[in-house]
Amino acid sequence: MQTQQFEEQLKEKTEYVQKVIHKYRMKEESASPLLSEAMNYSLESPGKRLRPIFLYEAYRFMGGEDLEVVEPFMAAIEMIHSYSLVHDDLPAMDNDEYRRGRKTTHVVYGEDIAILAGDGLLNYAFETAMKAFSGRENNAGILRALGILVSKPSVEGMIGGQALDVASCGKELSEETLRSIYLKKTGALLSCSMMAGAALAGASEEAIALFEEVGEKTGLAFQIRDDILDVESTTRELGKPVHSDEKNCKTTFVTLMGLEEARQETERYSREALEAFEKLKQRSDTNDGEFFEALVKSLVHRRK
Ligand code: GRG
Repeated sequence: MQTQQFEEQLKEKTEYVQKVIHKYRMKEESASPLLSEAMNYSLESPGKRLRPIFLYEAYRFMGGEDLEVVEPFMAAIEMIHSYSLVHDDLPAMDNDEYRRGRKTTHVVYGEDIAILAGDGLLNYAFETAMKAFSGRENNAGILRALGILVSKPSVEGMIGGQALDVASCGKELSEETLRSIYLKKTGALLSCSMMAGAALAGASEEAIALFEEVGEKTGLAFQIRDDILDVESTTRELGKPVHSDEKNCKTTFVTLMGLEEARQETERYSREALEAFEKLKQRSDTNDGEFFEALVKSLVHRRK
């Protein structure tokens, strides 16, 4: 796919996701308007929306067509991602003041409300995903996708990865240990997006497992690129503080092997993600997956 065509499609899809998120955001006339406002502040701040886009693309790739089924899940995955960022930025974790070019939620609303906003987003994500059922209560695909949405961000996945990451602070880690932390901390939610999209479309367990592999490899490439950007980028470009890994005494792929080898690792995992996707392409006759592939490739050189 040509770069210009990819960029136009990415812009369109990102705008579509913003609309979906806006449609499903918290109603501010809730029991606590301040809490709802804090939840929406983080949910609607300008992120890349990669996880909902991957969820939507996997759904379409596997032949899904019902927007009323996929959209609640697109909003839900971004709510889970947003909660993880709100908590990750807290003083007890990375203690960051900027995210997506804006003040972090705890800086604007206070630490107490930020903790509750994160909790609220996680719970509201499941309430939102449940909206996919309306009138389709026996839908096996929706049930399977809900199971994925519950389990991948859990203690065995994203939260567990974050706990290992926090506990590793100041320690020298081996490449193998670091890879296993990245697979959980970052890979689990990317896999979750793709697997849930595929499950919603009624994909087989084999196809869902292949999407898990695509997501894990994409997650490794994505997180190693994050390590590189933390060293090479600027706060203005990234919208969040740079040199945060050094501040938090973290072992990263850059500290382990240097910038050049870390770049090669990013490329290697991206290539492996595309190889796993190729196996899915051989089974599918509904969609060519060209945009999906271009999106995975673009993450190797992303600037933010
Ligand atoms: C449960 C107390 C508690 C905390 C949970 C699970 C967790 C905290 C944090 C998740 C770990 C985490 C933040 C991993 C980093 C993944 C990553 C590089 C996120 C940034 O994703 P982008 O670049 O962000 O897609 P945008 O802003 O574009 O959406």
